[in-house]
Amino acid sequence: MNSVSCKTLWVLGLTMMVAVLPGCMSVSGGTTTPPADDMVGNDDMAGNDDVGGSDDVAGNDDVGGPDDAGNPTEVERLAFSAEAGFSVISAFVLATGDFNQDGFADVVTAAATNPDKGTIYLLANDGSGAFPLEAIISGGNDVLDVAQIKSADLDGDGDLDLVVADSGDHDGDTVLTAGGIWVFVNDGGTFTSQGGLISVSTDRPTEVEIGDVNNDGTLDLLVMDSEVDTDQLDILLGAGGARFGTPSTMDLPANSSDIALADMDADGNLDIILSLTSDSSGTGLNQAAVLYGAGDASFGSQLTVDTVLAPRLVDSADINGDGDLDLVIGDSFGTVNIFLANGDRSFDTLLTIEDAPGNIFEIVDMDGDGNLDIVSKSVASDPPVILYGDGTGAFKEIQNFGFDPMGGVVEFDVIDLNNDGLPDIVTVGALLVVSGTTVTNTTVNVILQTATGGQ
Ligand SMILES: [Ca+2]
Ligand SMILES: [Ca+2]
Ligand SMILES: [Ca+2]
Ligand SMILES: [Ca+2]
Repeated sequence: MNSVSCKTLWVLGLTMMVAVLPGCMSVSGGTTTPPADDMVGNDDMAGNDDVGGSDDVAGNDDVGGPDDAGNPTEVERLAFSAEAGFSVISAFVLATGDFNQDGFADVVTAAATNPDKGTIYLLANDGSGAFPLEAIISGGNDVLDVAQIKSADLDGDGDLDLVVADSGDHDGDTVLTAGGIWVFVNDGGTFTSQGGLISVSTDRPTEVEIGDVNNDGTLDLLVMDSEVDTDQLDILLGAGGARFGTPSTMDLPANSSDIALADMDADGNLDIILSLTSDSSGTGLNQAAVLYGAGDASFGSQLTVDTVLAPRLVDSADINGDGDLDLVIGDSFGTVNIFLANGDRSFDTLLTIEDAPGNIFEIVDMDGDGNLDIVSKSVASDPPVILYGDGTGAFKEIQNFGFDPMGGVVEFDVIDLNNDGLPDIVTVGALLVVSGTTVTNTTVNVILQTATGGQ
């Protein structure tokens, strides 16, 4: 259900005593005569709007409130430091976590350009604002081109290990050296390759998801090439000790550009969430899909939902706090699509937030009010925004950063870096400087939240 059908249902509600429209504004009563506005507080439900309150469902927009289309009101709720850069390498990937177990969240990234392309670095956060750079895996020989880094405790010893998607070396479509997957085991801050390069069906893997898809208690890997739309992924079952079995290839229902793992139907089995970008004939699709896991690394039943525009990134979180994981899907054109789950493998409501750059996003409670918010950014030069959730599934307030701290950012994480309880932001690919065809000075940047939230 989109905002247009919400409005349609509201008009019906004027004469049909509709009490609550799922996902739309809750309404009550059955009057057919719109009341006059009171000029303060919330609007009436169908007349002319007042000034400054929340919008009604179907009348004219008020001033300063959310409009009828659901576009949120701009607020200035949180404050952030100017970004601080921490490296001289070009970096386009990151993973965050306390890799050296000193109590402060660190950053792992990799050099994207020569001479140290493929070198993986730990930026060891010391908690005082310094992130000294340490090469933990030297590149050039083994790891060729780091497309993604994920972390998890793969060998069960309590610290975070690394999984690296290495997209190899290509000259256009020509494969010079095939890529694959690397697993690096963390042993007290020393990272060691476990078994060398793991070949998968694509010679250019760019995305890894980590989860136990066969319920044997050992983490498994799902691998795909998300740079080109693909209709296949590889499943590598964990064999214990951070080792993995021979990849098995799984066909996807359509070409996809992103994958996420979550137990969407709460049956104890991880499910696959996919963005569906085109069918086998190349015709574009505006869809996302959930492939429900059977708990044995097979994914049988499939549910497809329609997005507003071509999806890009998919994720899940319980946006409205009812215990069911909801779908959050960003597209490349500035819309965040939210599908509220019913908890029975169905989604009855599509909420859309327009003008919210949805290329890349993180779902996190930024202001500490207990409601999940969305930090959203396009990979273009648009500034990032924070969409503040109200706990019902709606995002009626939006904050633009007062400056553009993330120009050119290709990936970011939200994590508390200085242990003050306020989520901070780590970005890679910022400070993009383009001179002619030369792109330089991309780096890792940290933006600290400096004002207390919790409103
Ligand atoms: Ca497993
Ligand atoms: Ca499931
Ligand atoms: Ca929910
Ligand atoms: Ca919040």
